[in-house]
Amino acid sequence: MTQQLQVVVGLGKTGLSLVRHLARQGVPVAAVDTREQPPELTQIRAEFPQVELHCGSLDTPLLQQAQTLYVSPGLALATPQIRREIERGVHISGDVDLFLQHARAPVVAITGSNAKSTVTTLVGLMAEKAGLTVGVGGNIGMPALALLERPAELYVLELSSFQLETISHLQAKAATCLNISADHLDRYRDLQHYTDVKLQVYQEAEWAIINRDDVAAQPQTVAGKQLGFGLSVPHSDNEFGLRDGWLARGSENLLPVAQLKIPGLHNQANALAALALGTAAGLPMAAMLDALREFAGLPHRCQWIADKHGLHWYNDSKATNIGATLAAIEGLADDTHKLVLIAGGDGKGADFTELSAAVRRHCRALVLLGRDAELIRVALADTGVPAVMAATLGEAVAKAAEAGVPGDSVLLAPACASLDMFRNFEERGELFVRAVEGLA
Ligand code: UMA
Ligand code: ADP
Repeated sequence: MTQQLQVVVGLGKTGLSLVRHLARQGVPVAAVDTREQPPELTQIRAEFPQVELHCGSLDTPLLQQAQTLYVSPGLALATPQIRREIERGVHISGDVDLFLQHARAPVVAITGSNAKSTVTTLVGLMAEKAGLTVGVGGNIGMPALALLERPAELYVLELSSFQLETISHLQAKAATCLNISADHLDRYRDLQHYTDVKLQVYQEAEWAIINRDDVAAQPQTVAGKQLGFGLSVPHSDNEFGLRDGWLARGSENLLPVAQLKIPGLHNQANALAALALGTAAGLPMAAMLDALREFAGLPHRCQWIADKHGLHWYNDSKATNIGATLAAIEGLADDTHKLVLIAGGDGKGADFTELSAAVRRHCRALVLLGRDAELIRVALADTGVPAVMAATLGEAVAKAAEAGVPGDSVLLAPACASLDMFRNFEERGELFVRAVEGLA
């Protein structure tokens, strides 16, 4: 039976969900991880003592015995031991691929460089408001296979590019690539390669939901039905957009943007994307609008924290790439008030001059911290916007309070990963909130 062995690669959240699913089906399963102590090792040992495990490297005969390798998203398919098996002809799959083989309800599939979690949560909330039993998961945190443990009438999946790489037949009811900006270039040859993988979300979709403001995020061809979203006036019933301060579909105004709790123009785009996805999934408009009125946003995404020192304070710690920071600056800025931007951290090799135009136009001052603070200062020196350095987030908050003029907003949107100074973006955001609360 060794040729029937299914091998799970990676013992994180995804690996655990895969072992559970396969072992419960009675399939012979083994699991491997490059790490000596992968996060779910103890759990898997306790639940499935019969499952053979190999940790510390991928150099194990188990790989050659595999009929299918189920590869976790954190591991690149280009990893030499996996590539070797691919060349040998082994079948490659992933958790979402397996989920799709068993899911008995329509799937809304959401990818993009930014806004995935926000839009995924919103569509899930819309479905709940419509009275549906909905499973929300994927890259947002709950592995797709875990959703099969409860009945569902609709699934809403956030998909990363890594997850898309191992999906063979997505066939979503409604699919979208929300936007494209550079990210994860350590895993892809270039931006085009990353984009091509993202656009696989549209494969065999019944409805393609297309961002008309972002050419890079648009598929070359669309076989199924389509709906568009964007910030311009919508010209047909197939388009969602903005008209005179309203979210609108075609000629019909749906909701004044003033009734949205989520701030910024980028969140208006997110609301429109969610409306288009929900419409394609058959959700009633009244329920979707209820959800939009209620949704206050996820923590650490352009989240309003307080008004202090005459300044409005926003936590956008999740802005870990330039695209997200640009959206936050452009989304929050208006022509009468300026922003003090707190940025910096691990820039992952990004080109910070891409922030220049937005910083020049909307920022009063920059407060920079973390490993790439100096890199950002140099990249943005031409803007003429003064930059001050801070050693800690507390110091950054104090310096931002000094730099701002009443009516301004202070925005933590680092354009960088947090790992040089913090455990994760959540910790960075929480410390920021505490420092703001601590201001006199
Ligand atoms: N790893 C090893 N050796 C291995 C396997 C993994 O070193 O043998 C490392 C990976 O390089 C990575 C880490 O372990 O740094 C986690 O990888 P994983 O595949 O085990 O991750 P999971 O715990 O299964 O979590 C994954 C997603 N993580 C990644 O894609 C890195 C989670 O998204 C997702 O919520 C979860 O599945 C459930 O679907 C997180 C994420 O950071 C939030 N995603 C990236 C992003 O949003 O930018 C793509
Ligand atoms: P993801 O799951 O794709 O990382 P999130 O909803 O968690 O998406 O948001 C990530 C970051 O992107 C946050 O900083 C958020 O403010 C920013 N963001 C939200 N909407 C958009 C958008 N439409 N375009 C660009 N950035 C956005």
